[in-house]
Amino acid sequence: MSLKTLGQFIIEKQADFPYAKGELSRLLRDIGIAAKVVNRAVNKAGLADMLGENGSANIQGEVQQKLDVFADEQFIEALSRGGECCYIASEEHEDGIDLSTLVTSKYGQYIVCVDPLDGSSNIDLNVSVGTIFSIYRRKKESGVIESQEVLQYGREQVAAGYVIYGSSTMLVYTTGKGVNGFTLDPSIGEFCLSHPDMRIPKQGKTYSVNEGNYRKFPQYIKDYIKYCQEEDASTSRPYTSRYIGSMVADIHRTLIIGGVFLYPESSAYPQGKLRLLYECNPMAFIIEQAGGRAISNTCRVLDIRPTHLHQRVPIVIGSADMVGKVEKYLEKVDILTATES
Ligand code: AHM
Ligand code: MG
Repeated sequence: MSLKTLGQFIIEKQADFPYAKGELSRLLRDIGIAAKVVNRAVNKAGLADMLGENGSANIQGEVQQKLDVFADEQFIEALSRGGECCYIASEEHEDGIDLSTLVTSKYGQYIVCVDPLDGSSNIDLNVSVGTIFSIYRRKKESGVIESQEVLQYGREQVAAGYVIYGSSTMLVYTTGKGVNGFTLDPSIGEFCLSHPDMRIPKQGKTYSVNEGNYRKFPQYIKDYIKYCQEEDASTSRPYTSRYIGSMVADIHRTLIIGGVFLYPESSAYPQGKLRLLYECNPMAFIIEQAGGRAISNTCRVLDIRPTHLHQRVPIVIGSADMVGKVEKYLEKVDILTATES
């Protein structure tokens, strides 16, 4: 069987990019290289003193794992060396990293938002974790990076993707022309095209939410969960519940077999838990490109105006019809509130 590597695929598709000078291709290639280094560390973590906490916390007050820190270093190093990226927003850093002062990155045209290792709580348990990335083109040609260049709408992303370090390692990405998935072939050390033109089914049979938070959810989410659990053969209910607690793994499953993933607002997380810039926006771009939907209350995720780097938003994402159903439950709340006031 003839293999097509990620590098070959990117070159083949370069003409599709709006600014086809090869920078975005090189940026994606650099991300692929960092992902391979992280993959190596994730695979042998138990043997290389790479498990456990790092003894530090990130800006959100979350305990950093050793692999969180390692992955962050790898992506920053790869993006700094490549010269195409002028600014990095990472989950692990309070402020963005301005590379435009480096001689090599002075003319870099791209801003990258990254969650270097998502699902950290699963690292020590040998459960899938991932990397999520989002790429924007900067608005000015050079000079100091301004906040409106970093805080662009999700709909302005030029590329987004994730890497899942699972039973096999995959890189899935979009540049706005569909979604393609590549599996790492460890024997040749290359990501090879395995899932061309990925499409999410319009309707699935799985709902994915941390039900331990049930009592803290708003009523419309509780109602939707009850709907998922009701018996109704004509709509294949009850649906199956699947929740890994690693967004990348939960979204990857949702993309492949369909379903809906919810991380809603709750009394514990009034704004939701997941971060707009490096978790929700890239996943929303990928899922929409595959034919699905992603909303945050009544707003399309990609239309949310970002206000700060680590902004959290509620999210409902997945098969178009299932997201539409959650929306119907939300509309009922809106109607009730309108008639009550
Ligand atoms: P992290 O970026 O600190 O790893 O947190 C994000 C993760 C997501 O991968 C996952 O969907 C979510 O947190 C799980 O949260 P919870 O344990 O509250 O269900
Ligand atoms: Mg994360």
